[in-house]
Amino acid sequence: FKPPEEEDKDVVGYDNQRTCKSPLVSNMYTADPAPMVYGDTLYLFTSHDENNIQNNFYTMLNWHLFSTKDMINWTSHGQVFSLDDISWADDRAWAPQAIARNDKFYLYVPVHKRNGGMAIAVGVSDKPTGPYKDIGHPLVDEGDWNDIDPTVFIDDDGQAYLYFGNPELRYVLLNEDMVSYNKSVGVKKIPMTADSFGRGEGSRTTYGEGPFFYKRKDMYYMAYAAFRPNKGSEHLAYSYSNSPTGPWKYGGVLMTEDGGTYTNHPGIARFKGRSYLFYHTGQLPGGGAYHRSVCFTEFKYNKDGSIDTIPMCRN
Ligand code: FUB
Repeated sequence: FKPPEEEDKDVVGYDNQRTCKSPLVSNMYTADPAPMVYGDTLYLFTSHDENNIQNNFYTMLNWHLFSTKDMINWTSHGQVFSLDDISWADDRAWAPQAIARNDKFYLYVPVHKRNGGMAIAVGVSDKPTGPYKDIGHPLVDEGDWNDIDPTVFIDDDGQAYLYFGNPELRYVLLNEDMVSYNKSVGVKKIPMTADSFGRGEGSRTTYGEGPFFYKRKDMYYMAYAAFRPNKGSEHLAYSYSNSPTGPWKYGGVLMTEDGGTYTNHPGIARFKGRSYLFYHTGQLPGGGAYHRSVCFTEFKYNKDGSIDTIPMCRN
């Protein structure tokens, strides 16, 4: 296990080209951006909103990959995993996330099972660019709506965590093989309070879905899509902790708007001295709830590790 290198010093100065892009992909609809930095490359996994919407709902069949070495020039690697590769799944190729371990790559995805309900699948590959091979059965299958939106992280001691869930936030401790989890610990539920995830009477925001779990210095961060009372659409918020399993403390709003898509979905990466927030909007022509587009924008941490609200990219 090799922990990723953390570059502590921010690159100084403004670079318009590297600072933000909206939308990043203009020839197809992409959503749920999940960055993975490996070596000198940032890989961005996305879900894919089909052009032809069926049943006025998310119509999503596969996952795509894009990569860059400089945040300016991007390569499309096309479709790297699909419902066709998962014999037991038939629909809802939703928000992905990938990680490297021992020279293998693991792509975690929520899917709808042929026999009903959602579950989390995992594909394995020798290369970040795939092809990814399904392990043949669900990794997490609790039999309810919470089995969506996986976020994966390996801590410095080698323990891997898979958080997921809507409307609850749950986690499992992944075994070293990354394709099974510690069944004696089981599936743990994170308590939602006004203080931790804004849940509770009179709170400004509530955890909704789309968690993105990572560590910076000694602080663990959970970015996520959140709901505000009296407002239907999602905004982005974050909570933080000094332990990977909490207790969590509410940090604040990361992005106030939903970009005309109802959902939003955070992905955070540190790359070549800059910190980036990836998210999605309905920016492309024909854009909307089921026709989304991934975007990114640079942000900086405050000295105490907190993050101010990040404006949406207008480039
Ligand atoms: O893309 C389908 C679903 O919409 C994702 O799983 C959620 O995070 C939301 O973005």
